[in-house]
Amino acid sequence: MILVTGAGGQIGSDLVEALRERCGEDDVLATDLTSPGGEGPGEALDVTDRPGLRKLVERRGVETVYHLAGLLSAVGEKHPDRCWEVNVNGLRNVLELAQSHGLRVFWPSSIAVFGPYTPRRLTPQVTVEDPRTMYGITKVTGELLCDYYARKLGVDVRSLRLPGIISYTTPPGGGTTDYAVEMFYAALRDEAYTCFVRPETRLPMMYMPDTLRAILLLMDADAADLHVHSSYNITGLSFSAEELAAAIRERRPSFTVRYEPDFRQAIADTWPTQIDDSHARADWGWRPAYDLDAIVDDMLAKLGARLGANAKTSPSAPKTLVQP
Ligand code: AKB
Repeated sequence: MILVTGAGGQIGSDLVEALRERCGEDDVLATDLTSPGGEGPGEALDVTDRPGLRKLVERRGVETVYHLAGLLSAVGEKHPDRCWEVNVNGLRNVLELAQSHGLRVFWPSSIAVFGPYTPRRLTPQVTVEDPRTMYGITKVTGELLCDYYARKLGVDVRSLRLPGIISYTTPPGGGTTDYAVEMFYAALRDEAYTCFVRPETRLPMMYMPDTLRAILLLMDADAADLHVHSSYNITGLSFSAEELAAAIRERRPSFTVRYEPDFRQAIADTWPTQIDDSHARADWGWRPAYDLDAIVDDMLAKLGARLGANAKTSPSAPKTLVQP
């Protein structure tokens, strides 16, 4: 049985579907603080409750955990205690069980491990990690835990430093990169968007299909090929807030954005603009497939269909899906 924690979240909801397509509906257990609805097995689970987690793992015969439960950067600044409790102690609980019960684990780290003294362009795999957010601190701590449990205790735990994720199934909740998703909702609802970072703010991003493919590629990789046990740098592409707005405006000409930076600007300013993911490419063959035009075309079509909006856009020609 595969256990997904945080299954109701942005990545969890899509990952559960992808795993069920691969392994069968009954073999993927979706959990969150309240049981995620929908098809397939689901249960309520609080990852900070170690005995509860152990009982569930034993009762369900769990072998692999995709541990996605966690608080994101902006909400973590508002609830630092909870952020530490869920992000660090929740992960430690999973790793302890992984050691005692021989589980395989995937856990997402983030570009938030980096900070103002990290090189911002082509950020290397091994570099300064000086986060200025509680979320970033929990991710650095989590990476150190993963490395320790892997090297010292032999746990098969694998991780990616994810950038901002763009997707249409479930919106992200409480991240600094959320504007990149919110813009699409506003454009499709014919609403003006107020963006909480400055137009020139450039951050690494990735489309959900690339994210799912990266997670599954990493989990499928031969352990002997993996040389990074903390967390792999990974990226799809980088663009500024205004470049995204312009790409949407090309297809939805009435779309307007006003820029009113708030506290999340200071967080974005400490993060890299572009990531060097050469270790992921060399070790397990990572290549992103989606560039900005491909993401915008697909998001407007798919999110438009979900929202029931008039998603008729004029896609830029030619379609620019980059081949992996
Ligand atoms: C956030 O903005 O908090 C996340 C992240 C980059 O980790 N999307």
